Amino acid sequence: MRPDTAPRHTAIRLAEYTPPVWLVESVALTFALDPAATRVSSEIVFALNPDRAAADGTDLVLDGEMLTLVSASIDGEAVTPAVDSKGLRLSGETLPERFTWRAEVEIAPEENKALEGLYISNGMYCTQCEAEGFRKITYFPDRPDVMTTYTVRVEGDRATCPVLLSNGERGETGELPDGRHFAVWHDPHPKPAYLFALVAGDLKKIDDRFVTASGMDVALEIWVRPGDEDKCDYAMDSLKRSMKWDEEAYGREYDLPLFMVVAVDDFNMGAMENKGLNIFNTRLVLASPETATDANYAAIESVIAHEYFHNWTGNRITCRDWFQLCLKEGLTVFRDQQFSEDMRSADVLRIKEVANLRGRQFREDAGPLAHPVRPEEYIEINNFYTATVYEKGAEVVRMLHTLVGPQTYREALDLYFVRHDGQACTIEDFAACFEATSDRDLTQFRRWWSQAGTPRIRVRMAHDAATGETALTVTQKTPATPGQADKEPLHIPFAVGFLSASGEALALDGPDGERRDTHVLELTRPSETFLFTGAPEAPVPSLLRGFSAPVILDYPHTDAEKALLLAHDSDAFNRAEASRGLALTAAQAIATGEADTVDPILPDALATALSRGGDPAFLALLLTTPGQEEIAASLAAQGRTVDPDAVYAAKTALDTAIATAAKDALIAAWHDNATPGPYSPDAASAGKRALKNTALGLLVSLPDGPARALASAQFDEARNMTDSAAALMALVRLGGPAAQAALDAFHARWKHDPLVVDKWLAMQVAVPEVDALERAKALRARDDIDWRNPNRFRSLVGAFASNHRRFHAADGSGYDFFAEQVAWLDGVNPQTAARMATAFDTWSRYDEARREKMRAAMGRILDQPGCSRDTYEIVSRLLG
Ligand code: 0A1
Ligand code: ZN
Repeated sequence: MRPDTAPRHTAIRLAEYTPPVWLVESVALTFALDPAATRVSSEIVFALNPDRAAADGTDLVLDGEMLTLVSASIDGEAVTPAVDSKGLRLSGETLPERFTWRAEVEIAPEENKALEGLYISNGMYCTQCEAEGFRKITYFPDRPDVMTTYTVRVEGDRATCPVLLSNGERGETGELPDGRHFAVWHDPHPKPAYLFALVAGDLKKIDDRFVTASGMDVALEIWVRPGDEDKCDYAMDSLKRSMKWDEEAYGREYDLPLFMVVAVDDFNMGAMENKGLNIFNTRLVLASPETATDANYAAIESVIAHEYFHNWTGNRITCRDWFQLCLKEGLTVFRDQQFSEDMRSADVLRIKEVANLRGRQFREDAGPLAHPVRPEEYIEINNFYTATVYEKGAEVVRMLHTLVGPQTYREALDLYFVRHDGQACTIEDFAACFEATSDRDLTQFRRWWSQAGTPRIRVRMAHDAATGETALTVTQKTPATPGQADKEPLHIPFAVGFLSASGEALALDGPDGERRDTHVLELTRPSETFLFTGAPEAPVPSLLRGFSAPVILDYPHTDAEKALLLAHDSDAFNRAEASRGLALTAAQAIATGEADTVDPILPDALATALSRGGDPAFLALLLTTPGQEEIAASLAAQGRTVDPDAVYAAKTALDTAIATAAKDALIAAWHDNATPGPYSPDAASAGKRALKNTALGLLVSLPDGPARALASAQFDEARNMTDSAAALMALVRLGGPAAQAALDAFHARWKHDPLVVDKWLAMQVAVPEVDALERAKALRARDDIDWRNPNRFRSLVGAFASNHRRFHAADGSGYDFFAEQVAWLDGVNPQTAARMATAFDTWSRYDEARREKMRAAMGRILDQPGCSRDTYEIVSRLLG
């Protein structure tokens, strides 16, 4: 909080949770859809909660925002509640213990550009109720621990809304006067209001079916705008594989005769798990070889799975309150990661997951927005759909899996599903299932949910040649984070193995007396020593195998040891880790001026790895050098002030050195990994394209190298978007008239496909070689693009902010443009604006002049009239 700013919004605290006073037995809703004046009638049966807190009284307090109350009654008697901008209140004095509330409200979906509640996207009505959007639809106890069954009647214009959808099962349909019609839906599964959904519009469907293990025939429907029907095959295939996988891996079957997915253009997030009616951002459903990249296909597979898996972890068992968000999200991310690891290469997936975790979650932990996986307070819950809650939350579940083993993990989850089906739960409930099945005391482990920050694990090795004993001394320390000065030691699964000096795997006898390739040590104390026997000579330790815990490791491997691990470690994760370690050391040396040239050890090791061959997807990852943001973060972690120009120079030097050393092997990789014939999104084909395009990307850094010719040929001949976009990106980086001609040709071909336009926007502003600010401004001035659409805005303004060199231009011009755009968006869509503003979270890494410019830019966002609660919370936390 800035000293001159009194808190403008109040915080909600976990410690202040009390149970709902009124429970809901059933809800019936009728929507008379109209863009400017939709009428919502509700009939809600309330019953006094026997478990309410006495101090809370018995007043009926309902959430409601942006609603016009037309009428209200209790058991047929008209009432006049006290209404304010947050909701309404009726005195409990005259209320019976059970009653029927009826109300009619009016809302204006066409004016709703915040995309919460009921809104219109491209002519289609749709809803987004998580976390607190239902209160913008009608008055209701809008909290996840109030679960009930819903019957919904949707009335709309038959011409503009031939399709009327809601949760659950189809009921009666029929005609109404004035060209209108209706459809009734009933969802028999009690659910919290945040899982309510309604969709209406001119939609086309793709049908399929799935028969569950118990023999229930489930109709599968994907609903899209006319013209997009041919882009749904991969989403449908992913859905069927997800359903099967959840039966096999978790024993979870689907529980309704219908499962629907709808794709909408305007959506703040990726997708939403509404019961039986998942709503997706189009970018996570629609794919064709010509328009979607391999990365898009992989994301569709993973998010389709994620939302489907929520049916059990989130919907049937939901969260007691929003502080427990990680209960559904951490667990469901872990489940979707397991699924993708099973569908593709587990090693490759793990390396990517960790890169994502470090790039987003470690960054969060290292800055002013750090918070525990289960936060203890918030102003706006939408600001806590974070990498910490999701990705670190998933790491916590993964650690439990590692600690108790796969079999006990499954028993714990089975118990969780039996014990808590139909309930709104807490992290304590979840942990208790692991305690019951594993006989472990998880008191210390539970700190992972409550303590913020990334632990530092310092390891030192001592070897005694006389006894053959190898001792690892391990110290753990978590740095202070905002509001949490003192940290306790955590319970950390720490997987280690050893290699001989010549690179053979060594199975040593561990502290438990067992001989293994990999030992999972359990760290619990600030410092402890683990003994291994059986190595006559000092071994090379391979630490934190598979990234067994979300920590930062400090071990003084020499460059030669890293090269040995890169070449020989049986743990694929640590082979990639060794490559990353060498790359960061080299980049840091250049960025700090300690070296003028890149040590050849990494370029040579990569050239060798490439010529030896192996899984192309894995080789592509080995060759993917750290980005500028990662180099900057590594310098900041050493306490150095980050100079963005020096970081750019280091990145360029690193890539140039690798491309020089491995030039022939890279050119060969480009030729050898072509994927002729019809496009297939499978992992093996995608891996080849990844290697081919990573090779091309490295070759771009060779002055007068072959990249221009290769990229031009690839751009002209590409028959899939992966190759086309990679070639165009290479051309843009190389610059000149050919680049502009290619960009123009690409736009001319794809200007009617908004998801491809997004790629075109992003690649022009995200590469350091171009004058990205000038381009961003010119693009932003175009009026053929709707900048209120979150995908469009993110593809331009978000991509610009990810351009480390240009965003951090010394004159502050990048900050000014960005802040101006975020402030503009805040007036339209606070949720997405607040999320974008987090790009400033690294401000304290830079020199005083840049800091001052960033602080001033943030101050302007905060001080603009009407700054939203969402953005206020983020920016005031950023400023500290
Ligand atoms: N529960 C969804 C993510 C989501 C969260 C909030 C939203 O609007 C504020 C929308 C979607 C998931 O985990 O996929
Ligand atoms: Zn989720």
